[in-house]
This record gives sequence, structure tokens and C-alpha cells, in this order.
Amino acid sequence: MSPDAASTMNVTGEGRGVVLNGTGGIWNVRTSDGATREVSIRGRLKQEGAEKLAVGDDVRIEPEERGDSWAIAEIYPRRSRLARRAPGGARGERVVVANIDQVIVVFAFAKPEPHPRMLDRFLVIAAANDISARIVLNKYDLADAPPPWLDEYRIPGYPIHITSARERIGLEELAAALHETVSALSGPSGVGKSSLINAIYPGLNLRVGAISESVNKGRHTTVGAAMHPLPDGGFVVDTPGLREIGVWNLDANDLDACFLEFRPFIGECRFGDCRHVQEPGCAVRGAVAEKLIGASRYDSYCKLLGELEAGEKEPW
Ligand SMILES: Nc1nc2c(ncn2[C@@H]2O[C@H](COP(=O)(O)OP(=O)(O)OP(=O)(O)O)[C@@H](O)[C@H]2O)c(=O)[nH]1
Ligand SMILES: [Mg+2]
Ligand SMILES: [Zn+2]
Repeated sequence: MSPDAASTMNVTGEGRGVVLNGTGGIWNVRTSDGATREVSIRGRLKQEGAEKLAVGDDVRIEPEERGDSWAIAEIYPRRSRLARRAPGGARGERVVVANIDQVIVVFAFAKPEPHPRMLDRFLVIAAANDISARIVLNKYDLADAPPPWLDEYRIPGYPIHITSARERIGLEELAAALHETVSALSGPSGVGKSSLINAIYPGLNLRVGAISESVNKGRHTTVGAAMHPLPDGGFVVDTPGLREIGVWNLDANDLDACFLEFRPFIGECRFGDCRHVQEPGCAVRGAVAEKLIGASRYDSYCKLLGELEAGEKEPW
């Protein structure tokens, strides 16, 4: 299952391992013997058009001809990937993390306020990449009750965890969900992603940020995704918070299936190419009317559909 299970070191000194993190061209790769090696990357893998290395990648490493340093010689095919649009208006995308089993989408009850529209974007991206998702609402100690919109997410396929890293609420269930899987925590900055991982695995000692109370906005504390082997099996990836998240590289026709609770109704519409907006005989809108699909989730769908359809008209 995990990239680790596939790792083998052979007698010729070549090895296989998992990329844990990297900065400035130096990457840390964990090999099957549990050791972490600092490695560089072979020139041809840096070339234009080559797949860019990402945290979580399963790689082959080789000793350099001179000295005792190692280099990444090959990136094995990815079984999954979580990508975001390349920053700074550049074309293309950047793979944030590869080879994960699930995304844990973390929001906070408060500080910062949760936004269901943004939560939906994270969930759509996970679904579009065929990665299962869990929802975590952290900082329960700051709230009296779950927000009313949370009820719309009580649907099969999205387990919900109510947690407080500070008061140690809900951590056992979250730990059980991480066990023996490869998970990435994602979500806005300051919601407590690193704090949750620290609370469950104090040995990891990740850097946690102080929220600036005046503007009530977290500044980014975690820089760059980092994968951590878990003591009881599996890996967890801490990612830097995202301020905004664009859904792209998705065919507008495929958006409906990325809302898991729409799936039973999609095939029931009168028209096979129904966009579920104003077409007659639409089973999705029927389900919204019957409250089988949440109104706010349906709103998110319409908004994203508009963005994707507009994006298809303009090259980016
Ligand atoms: N009240 C309360 N504060 C929390 C809780 N969890 C984390 N915090 C605080 O929230 C702030 C941000 O926590 P981080 O763990 O750094 O948040 P993050 O999501 O990793 O942020 P980035 O790395 O910037 O993406 C810190 O001041 C934490 O102490 C919680 O359950 N309750
Ligand atoms: Mg962090
Ligand atoms: Zn329809």
C-alpha cells in the first residue's frame, strides 16, 4: 500500500525510496531501511517537460560517481496526485503531493471563520483526482455548536471529524483514520493542521504559528509540503495553508460527479448532457427541491460550473 512497502535497496547500491520534503534542490528521501538520505536530482529530471519532483514521489536513487552523495535518477509513476495551479499566473500546475490515499480537509470553527464555498473547492479537487476526503472542523473549543451548514455535508463518502487540538477533542478518531494510510492535511492557513498532527504525534514537533489576533488571519507557518512517516505505519503530509484555491483542469461536464451526493441523480435527468442549471426534467434540481441535496452545496456547484465554463473560453 504505502510507497514504503514498495521500497527496496539492492546490493548494487541503487535504492528506492519516498520523497519526504525538499528545498533548494536538496531532497530528503526515506529508504526502506528507515534511513533518510539527503539527495540531489539528476540533470535530465530537471529538464523542461520532465515531470517535476513532488513530495510523496516514489523514486530510484543512485550513488553519484564521485563521493558518497546520492541523486534521484527516476520518478516512478504516480498512483495519485494533489495539484494546484502554478503560482504567479504561470501556466501549468504544481503537484503539491503525490501518492496519497486521502485528503483531510481541515477548517476551523473560528479564527479563521470557515467558508463552505471554499470547503467545496477542496472536496471537488479531491474527487477530481479520485482521492477520498475527510472533513475536519478544528478549534471546537472556540465554538458552542457546529455551524448549521455542516448538516449538508453529512453524506456518505465524507466522514466528519470535530476536533480541538488544544483541548484534545476527537484526536483518537482522527488518529485511527490516519493509521496505515498516506494522508495529506490541506486547508486554509491557521486552521491548525500542524497543531493536529503534533497533538496526535508529539514526536514530530512541527512548527505551529501564532495567529495575529488583530486581523484574525493566520500567516503561513508551514512552508512547503512535508511527509512524515508515522510510528505505527503510514505517512502524513503537512501542507502549507492555501488562501485561495482554484479548480481547473477539470472538464465542466465532469463537475457534477465531483459532488458525491449528486451521483445517484446524474443519470436520471431527462437530457443526457444536462448541466443541472435550468434544463427541464433535471433530477439533480429535483433532489435539491426535496432537500436530498443541500441548497448550499448546489449553489457551490453552480458557481464552480460558471467558473469552469468561463475558463474554457479563455486560454490560461
Ligand atoms: N483555540 C484553538 N487554537 C488552535 C487549535 N489548533 C491550533 N490552534 C492555534 O491556531 C494557530 C495556527 O495553528 P497551526 O497548526 O500553525 O495552523 P496551520 O493550519 O498548520 O497553518 P499553516 O501552516 O499556516 O497552514 C496556532 O496559534 C495554534 O496554537 C485548537 O484546537 N484550538
Ligand atoms: Mg502548518
Ligand atoms: Zn440535471
